[in-house]
Amino acid sequence: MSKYYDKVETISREELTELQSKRLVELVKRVYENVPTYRAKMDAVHIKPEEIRSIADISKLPFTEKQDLRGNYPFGLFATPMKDIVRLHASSGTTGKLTVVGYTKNDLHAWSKVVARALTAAGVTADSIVQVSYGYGLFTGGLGLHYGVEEMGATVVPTSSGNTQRQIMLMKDFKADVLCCTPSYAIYLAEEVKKENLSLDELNLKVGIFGAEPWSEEMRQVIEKSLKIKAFDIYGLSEITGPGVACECEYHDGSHISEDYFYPEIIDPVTGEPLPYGQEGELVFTTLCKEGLPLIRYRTHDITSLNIEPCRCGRTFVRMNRVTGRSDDMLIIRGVNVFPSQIESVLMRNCNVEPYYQIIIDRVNNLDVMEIDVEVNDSMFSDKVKELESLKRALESDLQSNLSVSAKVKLVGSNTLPRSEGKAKRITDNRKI
Ligand code: DLL
Repeated sequence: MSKYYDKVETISREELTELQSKRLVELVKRVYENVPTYRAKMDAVHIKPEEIRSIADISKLPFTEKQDLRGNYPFGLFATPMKDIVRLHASSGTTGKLTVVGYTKNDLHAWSKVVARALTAAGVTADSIVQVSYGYGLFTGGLGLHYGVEEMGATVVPTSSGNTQRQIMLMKDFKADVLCCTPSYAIYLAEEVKKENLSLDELNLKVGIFGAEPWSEEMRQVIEKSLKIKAFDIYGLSEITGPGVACECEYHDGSHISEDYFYPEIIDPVTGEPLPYGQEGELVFTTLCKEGLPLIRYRTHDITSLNIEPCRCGRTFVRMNRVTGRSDDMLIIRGVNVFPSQIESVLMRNCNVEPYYQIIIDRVNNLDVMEIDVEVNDSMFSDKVKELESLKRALESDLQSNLSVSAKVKLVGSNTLPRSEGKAKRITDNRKI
């Protein structure tokens, strides 16, 4: 069994640049001819398709924002007639309309291929039984993973999310060795397995493929230990295709981006200037092959950096480091930028803390106040008031030194905070700003 799904994953950087250049030139011509919004955007900056001759010219092109998709709701940015669109997905944001995405048959095939690459990189083989516990429906997680599993010839168990007891029963009876879901659902599943007094040896799980929300290295360790598996990060977003835009290999040192399909750039989120490899900024993608909804320089608002160093696995595709947060999810507390992932890292480093927390921000007398509710093991609550007090103080002091801003910690008993079956919601910002 090959450790790569596709030969292209190991081509030389020179060949890759040539392929990307050829695809970009065709893409720009196609969108200019078929998508009025892109024609208008390019005309506005006086760029003609003929001026884009190689991938090096990409920074001459204007960005695409989520607002462009919303403003053209539902199908205004599609570059093919509706008769060629065979599937629609949509993602809901916190505000406004849904973002709708459409796929041609070729788009779906390309998507299945990149997911098959991701699964292969995580060690999935044609003999694997893969339980897909991402939600099926308009969300791209369920169906995205589903067709990738079929593409590579493994067996898919399409449980979707929720109904946790039944998930666990099926996982045990069907002997699934691979689990795909959000990291927060993986934690919840592990907790339920424990509650049912099932031993992990009764399950056959070996690998988890987790994504759709930011998660920290510390959270990986918690999941690996509580489910006795190897956990892999998978990244993606509906606008670009869905899960599988990037995935980790066995070295767990960043996720390889399928660069033959999705051209990544890192930009300064404020000025929009491209940043060199290694520097942290906002991730931007150009879909080099998409037919239904091609996007040029789409601003993801995800904050990360790219690593061009050759990887020991032999893949030549650039690696993106973990997403540390979204530029629009960044909390500004008393003027200090705080990413929820930093808070998670601090909390998870403490072994008395359970992997459930909520961040609540208020404004009291014109001052931002951050409270972090975190679950601790019930045994801590028995008769150890002093220990509880010292844990609280330790967490507050760790948070202060890591975030440079103070937070009030409230320790709560187990099973008191909400559990998540999909993307976890951990922030309540009560400031009216
Ligand atoms: O979440 C696609 C997906 C499904 C990815 C299943 C992985 C697994 P959207 O609902 O459009 O698509 O949300 C995309 O989720 O811009 C990131 O902010 C976040 N995100 C996705 N994967 C990761 C990850 C799917 N591995 C948005 N780490 C993206 C951190 C992630 N954030």
